[in-house]
Amino acid sequence: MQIDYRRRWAGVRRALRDADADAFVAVGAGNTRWLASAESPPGSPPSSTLNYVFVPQRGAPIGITSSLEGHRCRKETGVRDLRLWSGYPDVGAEFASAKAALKALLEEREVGSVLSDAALRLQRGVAVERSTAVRDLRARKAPDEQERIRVAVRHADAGQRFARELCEAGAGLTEFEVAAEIDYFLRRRGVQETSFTTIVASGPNAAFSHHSPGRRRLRDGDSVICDFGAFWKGYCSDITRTYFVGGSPAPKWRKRYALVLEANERSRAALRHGAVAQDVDGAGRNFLGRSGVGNRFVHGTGHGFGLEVHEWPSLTYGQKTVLEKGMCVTVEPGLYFPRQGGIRIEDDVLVTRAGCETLTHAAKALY
Ligand SMILES: [Mn+2]
Repeated sequence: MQIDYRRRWAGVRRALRDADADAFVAVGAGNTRWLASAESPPGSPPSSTLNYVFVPQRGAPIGITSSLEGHRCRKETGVRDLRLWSGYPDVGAEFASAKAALKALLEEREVGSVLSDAALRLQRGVAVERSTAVRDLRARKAPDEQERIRVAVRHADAGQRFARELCEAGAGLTEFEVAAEIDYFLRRRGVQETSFTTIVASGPNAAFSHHSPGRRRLRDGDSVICDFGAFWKGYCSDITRTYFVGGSPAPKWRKRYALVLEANERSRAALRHGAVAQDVDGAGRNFLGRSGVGNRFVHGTGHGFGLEVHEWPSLTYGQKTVLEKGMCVTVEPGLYFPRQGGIRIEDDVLVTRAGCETLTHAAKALY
């Protein structure tokens, strides 16, 4: 399925009409990609090939990028009109900076008011209002996006099956080695890149939710948190599983694992169109609280994902956002025990009218 940019631009124009503004100027990398270059690999350099995407009330959107990126942009963007700039006079670009190109464009189009996702300072006579319109539009994934997310999830699922075998039989391997094997496995399947630096946290290191893999060697009985994802045609996945070296955890770890799994299930059961984010968080959190381990669940339940690994909305304590069908979010409760280890079980989920569809299929049943 082709990316339907026209549908996206139409959404932005509705927001412009509602606010009675002349144009939207997108600056954030996820937003410029959503408007113009969704399938570009998101990695560096730079995180977006476009400095600005200008969407006028009437007429076609325009992209502004460095002359270095012109080639990539022509190949990868859904925007026809590109304005190039270069800081090197000898290159002979029309503009000396991205900002200069933007200001010239606003003048050319006689723009008096813009909505933007950033605190832009523009020339006199151009009013700028901050807007979350693109962020909000991005949160609900259209079919062209869901299709790409499903493939990204499938790759990460396969990566988790691989990681499980590796960790269970992996006594003696370092976290670095496990992470490198996972990355290599994913890259060989043709994914553009991993969604973020792969997390492999073993033994006491698993007590920290975002440990960076190091030289520690896996030992029998360790819990090992493996948290990673894959980009596919611009869209990402984000999955966590927890394995036990040797494959048969001690009874206390089985018990803890069962609690996290149930918290995960309870939060997913609370997800549906119209649910409030804090209630989805609470469904798992309150269960862990009643089980006497609420103080070990030290982060939010989940977050949106799509073009970026962390997007709107967030499923955390006190968050009042109303969830809508089409949103893709993670559900990832965890328990962390200082000096001992930790457990996190993260699924990728699509919100539907009646409930939700769990996209991740990598095994997570009890040992
Ligand atoms: Mn996550």
